[in-house]
Amino acid sequence: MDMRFPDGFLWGGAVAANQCEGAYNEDGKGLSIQDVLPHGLKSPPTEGPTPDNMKLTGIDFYHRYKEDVKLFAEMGFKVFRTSIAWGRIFPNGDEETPNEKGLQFYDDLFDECLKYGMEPLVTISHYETPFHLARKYNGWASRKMVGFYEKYVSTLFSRYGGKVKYWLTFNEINSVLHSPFMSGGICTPKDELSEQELYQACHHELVASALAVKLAHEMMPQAQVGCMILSMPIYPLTPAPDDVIASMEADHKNDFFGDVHVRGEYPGYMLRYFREHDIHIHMEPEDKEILKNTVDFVSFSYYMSVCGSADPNQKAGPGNIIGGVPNPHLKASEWGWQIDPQGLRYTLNRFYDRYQKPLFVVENGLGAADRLVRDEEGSLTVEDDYRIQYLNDHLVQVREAIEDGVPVMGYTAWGCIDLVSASSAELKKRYGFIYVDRNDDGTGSLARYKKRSFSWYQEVIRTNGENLVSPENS
Ligand code: BGP
Repeated sequence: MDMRFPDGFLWGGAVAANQCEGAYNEDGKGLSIQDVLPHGLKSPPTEGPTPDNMKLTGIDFYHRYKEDVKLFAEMGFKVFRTSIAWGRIFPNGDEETPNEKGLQFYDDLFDECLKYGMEPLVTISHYETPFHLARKYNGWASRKMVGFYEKYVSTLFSRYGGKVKYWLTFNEINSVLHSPFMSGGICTPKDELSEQELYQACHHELVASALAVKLAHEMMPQAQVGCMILSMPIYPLTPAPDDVIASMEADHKNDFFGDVHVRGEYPGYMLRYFREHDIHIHMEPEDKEILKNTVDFVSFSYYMSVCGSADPNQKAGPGNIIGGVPNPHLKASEWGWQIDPQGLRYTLNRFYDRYQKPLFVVENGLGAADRLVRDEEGSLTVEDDYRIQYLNDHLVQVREAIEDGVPVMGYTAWGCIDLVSASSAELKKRYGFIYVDRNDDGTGSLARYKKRSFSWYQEVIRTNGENLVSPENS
């Protein structure tokens, strides 16, 4: 197979504001839920910011973004995915007027990207609900959030409409079912939340997302808006029909979100689930109409696949927020996430079969404990051949999916510069092409060093994929 990707393919990298910016209380920013989550999903939120929270200072992207964007440009990025910290724009989330200094920061950041011909791809809400909205309203459990979000997005669209063409409404929207606080700012502890409350919160987010699409289309006719799904294909652990059905039903819990975003209404399997579990979604009269504002493209994160089983004795292994039964055929990363490049081709085909919409791979990568060493010329670097291998193998599968006829808009490698992990809030779990000298004890100079994967990815972009090695040629 010719490895060249289609002309215009959007190569790039992705980050999220809360995992890299730092400057958690500068220029009027309000606290976000991340500022009280020093250990990610490993322990509950604290009362306020604590010094062991690496996200408070992150990798200081807030002050160093020019240097970092220049490095992205050197790799040849056509697109850079980042998120806007809601609390920089509306510090509490429910005030009347936005914070000008916060707005200015993103103006400057987007200008810097555009200077190099790099399209910003902006996640409107990436695990960063203003803390005040979480505490006062219980986050997305409250319908009030729809109005606050609507105001926030209309502020963004009127300010950045001329600069940003690609928008994503909620990062990994389906994760709210699994991590209600981090994903939805819902303070009620997960084991005390009923399914009724959880699915009602999902409804609020889905309505808010559709309103954002509506507003975007009205305010920025040239813009394209996507949903963003945490994708994790669920293979039946065995061919037993019970396992196949258990896997299908587990898939439905994720598919539900894409189905509403693309089809504009609740799917039948979900209505059945609600009926059978005594869940009654409260809808305002206008909601059904609002949901008909469907997305222009579907974006997703992909790190791993899992297995589904009807056997309750099968234990779930670690994974990206959602775990699942480990696959006996796959190896895992240092953090126990199983590596399955072909799952990416499978996912792309599955989404396209289901939606017939353009697809965007907006997160994929390998978290590893990199080691800084001196190369032959004496420069500090990381010899991350394992990352090159991972990314190569996944990109080959993207190319396979394109060959299958799937329209893929682009690919943004997750954590293109090292940043703080979402699930564990560690800096040790690194994804970048660029190493950042910062450690979990807060030490480090914050200096940036190019890893071996830096020049490799630069070459992938320069050759439009031609240097990728498919298994048949290796
Ligand atoms: C996704 C999130 C990201 C990101 C990534 C890697 O769930 O959208 O924010 O961090 O996973 O996960 P982690 O940081 O836990 O390794």
